[in-house]
Amino acid sequence: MPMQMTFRWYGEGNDKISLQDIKQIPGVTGIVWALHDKMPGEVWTVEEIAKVKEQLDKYGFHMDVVESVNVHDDIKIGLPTRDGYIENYKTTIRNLAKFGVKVICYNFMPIFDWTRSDLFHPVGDGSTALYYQKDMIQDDYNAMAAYILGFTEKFTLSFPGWEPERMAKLDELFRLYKDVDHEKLWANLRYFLEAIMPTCEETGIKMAIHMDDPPWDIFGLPRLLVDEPSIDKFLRMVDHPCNCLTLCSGSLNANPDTNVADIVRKHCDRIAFAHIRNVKHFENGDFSEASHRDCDGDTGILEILRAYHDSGYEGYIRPDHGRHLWGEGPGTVRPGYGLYDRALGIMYMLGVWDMLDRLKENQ
Ligand code: DNO
Repeated sequence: MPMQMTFRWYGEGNDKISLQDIKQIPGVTGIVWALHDKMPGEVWTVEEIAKVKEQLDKYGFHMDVVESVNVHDDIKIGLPTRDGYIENYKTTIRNLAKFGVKVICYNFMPIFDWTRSDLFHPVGDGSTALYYQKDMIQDDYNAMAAYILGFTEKFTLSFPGWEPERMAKLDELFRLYKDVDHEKLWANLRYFLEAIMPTCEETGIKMAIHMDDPPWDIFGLPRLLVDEPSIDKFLRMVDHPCNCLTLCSGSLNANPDTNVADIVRKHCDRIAFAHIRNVKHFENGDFSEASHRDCDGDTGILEILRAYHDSGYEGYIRPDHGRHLWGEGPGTVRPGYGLYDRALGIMYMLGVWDMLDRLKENQ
C-alpha cells in the first residue's frame, strides 16, 4: 500500500473550502477532520461523529485521521482531576474506532498550540504566509493572545488550541502551569499515554503526537517534542506500537539544525501521520512559511520525501500550511489553510513520489 494523501478540512459551516473542491485535487483519498466545537476534555459522541461520516461518505472520502482530539490542561498540568478527563478521552477513542478511525493526531503543548506573530505576512510575490518574528514572541503572552483573538473575533472563527474560553483565563492558566517544568510535563505525558495505550490496543487506534511549534520554550512554558533526541526519548518512554508521531517537517525545521529526513529514516515505523511544510529562515532567527517546492525554503522537502519513499512509508500524509494565493486573505481563508497552495503542494509531492516510484521500478 502506498502512502495515503489527505487534506485537512475544518467542517461544514466552519471552512469556506468545500468537499467538492477538495474532491478535484488529484490523489486525495481522505479528509483530516475534527469536531471543532468541542472543548478539550469533552466526549465526542457517536451521533456527532456519524454526522461527519455522512458528509464525507457523499464524496467517497475516508475519515481515518482526526486532527485533533485536544488534551485537557488538567492532564498536562497533572491535577487530580486528570483521571476523569482521561476516562473521557478513552470513551472518545472507542467512539472514533466505531467509525474506522485509525489515527488521532494531538499535541501536548502547554496553553498555546502553534504560535506565529503574523498570520498574513507578504512573501514578496503578492502572496502571504504565516510568519514568526522571534523578538515579538518573548514575554508578553497577553499581547500575543490579543493579536490572535483580535483576528479570530473579527472574522468570527476559532482556532483549535486557541479557544476564547481558555484564552479568557490566561493568567490563571499560567499560574497553574507555574511548577510544570520539562520533567513534570514529560511525566504527565507518560501518565496520559500509559493510561490510554490499552484502549488504543483494543481499538487499533494509533496516537500520533504533533511536534511542538515552534520547537522551543515560549513565554517560559516548557515544550517537549522539539528535536531528534526528544523524539527518541518520547518513543522509548512509551515503547508501544500505538504510541506514534505526527512528524511535522515545518515545526521541527523551524530550528534549522534539525534534519527531518534523518528522523524519518530512523523512526519511519512509528510515524503514523506526516505533515509536509516548508520553512524559509532569516539570519535574525525569524522564519516564514514557504511553498512546498524544495528550493523555496530550507526544510529539505525532496530529501524528506525520498526518506519516506526509501523507508516504504504507508501512512497518512498531508500538505501542511500553505501560502494564501490568488485573492485568498483574511476573511476568505483560515490562516495557513487556503485551497490553492495546499493543492499545489499535493501536486508537487505526488510528482516527486510518482518519479521515485518510477525510478524504483526501473532499478
Ligand atoms: C497547525 C497544526 C497544529 C496541529 C495540532 C495538533 O496548523 O499542524 O495546530 O493541528 O498541534 O494537535
